[in-house]
Amino acid sequence: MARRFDSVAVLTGAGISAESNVPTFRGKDGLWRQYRAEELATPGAFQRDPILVWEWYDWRRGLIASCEPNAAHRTLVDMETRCEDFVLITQNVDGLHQRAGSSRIVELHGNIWEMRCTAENATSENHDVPLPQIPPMCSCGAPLRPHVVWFGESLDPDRISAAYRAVERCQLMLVVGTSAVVQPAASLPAIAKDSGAYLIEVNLEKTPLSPWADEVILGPAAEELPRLWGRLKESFC
Ligand code: BV8
Repeated sequence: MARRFDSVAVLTGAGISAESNVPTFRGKDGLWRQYRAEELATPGAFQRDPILVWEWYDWRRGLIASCEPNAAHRTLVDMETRCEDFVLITQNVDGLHQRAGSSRIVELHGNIWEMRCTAENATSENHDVPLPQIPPMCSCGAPLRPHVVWFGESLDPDRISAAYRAVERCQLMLVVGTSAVVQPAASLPAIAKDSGAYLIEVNLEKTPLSPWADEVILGPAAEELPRLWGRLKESFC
């Protein structure tokens, strides 16, 4: 492929963190106690049982705190340094892209290390593992919630429009480690494709996106992304 890529967009999902031992959502390890993520990551679940929802987040925060970014995360940092128009759009809330050194990131679904006051909406960063108090409380007396986007909640308009702008102008889009079922993130690759981008998917298995991809690379991201980068490097801006 002799194309040149001056503008690159990447969409990542839980699969890019799998080799860092962060559990994915829909894989075999997608369960916590007997609950699925879709049952807990909702405003209704938090309304009904804020302690249960916070116990789930406390467990995930504890897991993620002991995880390190892997070679796939680090490859995206290399790519970003080699291309001035590079946007990393992630559905992940684990913060591993930042820890790897990525900076041009759009966190579509928020970040597990950020909290928001349910009364004042003020956001804060908190890395306590484990949480000293569940639910954590704001100084105003109201409970804090994870500053993430739950199912049925709208995404931050600035973030989703930044993602749309990136995929509309990119010449290359990589989609790494996502089951491509959660909207509106799952529609981003189709927009890139419609705008003429070359679309490469990296996943352990095929997804609903695979038929639209110009290349489907089946294998673990921590192995396949560095290999892909070795092949793409000279085509980059
Ligand atoms: C919205 C943050 C407008 C929380 C997440 C009915 C009612 C209400 C809404 C809906 C509805 N029907 C549909 C919707 C829309 C809904 C949706 O898409 N539902 C799906 C389930 C059908 N979307 C929303 O609600 C969004 N908001 O639409 O607002 C609106 C408003 C009101 C009413 C209607 C619409 C908000 C979606 C955001 C939800 N929040 N996370 C938290 O994390 O705690 S989503 C959650 O799923 C994570 O962010 C995760 O990233 C994301 C997507 O999952 P994946 O990342 O793809 O992970 P998954 O486990 O699924 O797949 C892993 C993949 O990796 C697999 O393909 C696997 O093969 C691969 N893999 C594994 N290991 C490796 C690997 N690949 C490579 N290497 C490996 N080693």
